[in-house]
Amino acid sequence: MANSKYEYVRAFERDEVLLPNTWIVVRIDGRGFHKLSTHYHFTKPNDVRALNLMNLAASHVVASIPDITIAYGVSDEYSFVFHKTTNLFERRCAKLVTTVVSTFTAAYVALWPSTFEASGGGVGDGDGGGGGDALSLTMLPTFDGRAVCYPSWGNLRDYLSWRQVDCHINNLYNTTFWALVQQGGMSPTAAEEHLKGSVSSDKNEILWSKFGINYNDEPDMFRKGSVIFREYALEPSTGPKQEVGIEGADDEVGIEGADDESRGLQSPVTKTQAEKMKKIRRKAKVVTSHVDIIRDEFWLHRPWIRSGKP
Ligand code: DGT
Ligand code: MG
Ligand code: MG
Ligand code: MG
Ligand code: MG
Repeated sequence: MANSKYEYVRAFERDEVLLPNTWIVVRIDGRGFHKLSTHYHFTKPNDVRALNLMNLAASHVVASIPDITIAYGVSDEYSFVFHKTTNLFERRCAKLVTTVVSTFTAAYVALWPSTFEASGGGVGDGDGGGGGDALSLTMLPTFDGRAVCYPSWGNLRDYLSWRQVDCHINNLYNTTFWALVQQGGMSPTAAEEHLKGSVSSDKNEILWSKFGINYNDEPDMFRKGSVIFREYALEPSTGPKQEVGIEGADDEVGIEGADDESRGLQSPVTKTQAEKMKKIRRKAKVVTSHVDIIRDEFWLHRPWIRSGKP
């Protein structure tokens, strides 16, 4: 393309390039979902359809971006982790964040009808009629996004643990709060007052003694959130493949991760290798599960999440 006299304006563009050799987390969060969940009559405190829709949209993001190694979601947020060796969009922050946010939002909106209408309705369009299941143009779901770089595997594990602990604390509170309101007939203000200063064991006790609810029997998706990753045919619990899993774990998954820090800035992966791995990742099964990611077990059985291989 020929240069025009206007071409110089390009010089005003600035790219923020994220630090090399760091784990990039792009976290998206629903904008004004307090209002949106009321508008569409989401079930309180957890709407299974809304959570499933978040998971479907996130799964689509993970499947379409092979550089994402794991994702974790709770409520109206999702964190997508790019492997530290990624060179997607030359690690330009704006490109990474906007691509994740728009891919997620497009999927969320596209999958809305099947997710909500398959359940037999119940989602109103906010007009008070209760009949419409369609997304209304007055209240379209939108998401914001940000990127944060974590320099070590330990920092990344702590980030993910932080989100999962948050999920647990909020869900225990919300479950108790809404039990007091919905089943206990308390006003929201009275329930809030009742729970002021309470610790976890107090809430567990309220749930059990007043409502016969054993918090541990609540669905895993509510208590632990959702984890999305690629699952390969490793069988870490029995047979000869166990060796592979554990060996890999020893090499790659220790929390201290000395190799993490000692690895140079140069990506150890050649371009051909990277292409090959991308292909394998594209073919891999993307799974969603609701498991503990704070303890080591999850990571020990899935060394590829950390190693990026394949
Ligand atoms: P923001 O993120 O600053 O734009 O504002 P919000 O309103 O999205 O606030 P946020 O993200 O801190 O909290 C998430 C809201 O979404 C919270 O008010 C509860 C609501 N929400 C998320 N999942 C569910 C659900 O499954 N059921 C119901 N009823 N509400 C939900
Ligand atoms: Mg927010
Ligand atoms: Mg939000
Ligand atoms: Mg949120
Ligand atoms: Mg273009």
